[in-house]
Amino acid sequence: MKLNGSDRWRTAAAVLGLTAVGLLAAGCGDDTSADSADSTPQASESASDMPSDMPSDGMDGMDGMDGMMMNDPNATPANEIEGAVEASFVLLDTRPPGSDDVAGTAWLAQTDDGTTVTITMTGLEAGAEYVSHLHAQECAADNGGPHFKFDPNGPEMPPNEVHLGFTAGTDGTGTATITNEQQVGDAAKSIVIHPTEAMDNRLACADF
Ligand SMILES: [Cu+2]
Repeated sequence: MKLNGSDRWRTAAAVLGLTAVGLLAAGCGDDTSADSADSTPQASESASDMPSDMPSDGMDGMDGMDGMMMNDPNATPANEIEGAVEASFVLLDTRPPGSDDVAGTAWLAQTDDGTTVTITMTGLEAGAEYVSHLHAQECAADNGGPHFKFDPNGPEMPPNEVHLGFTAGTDGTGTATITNEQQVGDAAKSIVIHPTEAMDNRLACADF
């Protein structure tokens, strides 16, 4: 989705209304995740307050408001973009029980249009929701450390961070692609995947 300057800020303002996204992000690096599941109804109310002139281009194909900034099925996957960096997920010791078979690959591509990230995973819990973020440290350093942010003093949500989200299929696989109009450069060191219901249980990490 390409946006001009004013559209970009309208989109950012709308995202600020997505309470659930912020709470999910907050749960990533600390111990506040227990509240995230309770916020879904609030997110729906906030979404109804979105300005009517929100750009609809690129949003129609997405699966609901929760997925608006987390998965863009219309985007070209990063692995189809020349120069993409590929990274393999490794299991983290913070993973929840029963996830020893989780594996996957992430790709990060940067072009003049910004950044595209794609992940594809196997061995997940069928029907479970997952969220993934670019992180600021390598996997060996505190399991990826804090989220990568474009503006270190900005909000813990897209577009200031790069988040992906998806629901695993009945076969335990899942994939997601997201774009951001800014280039992350070399500041995003890794990508971490978490179960949405247990954000502190960092499942796996991949170093770019
Ligand atoms: Cu994360």
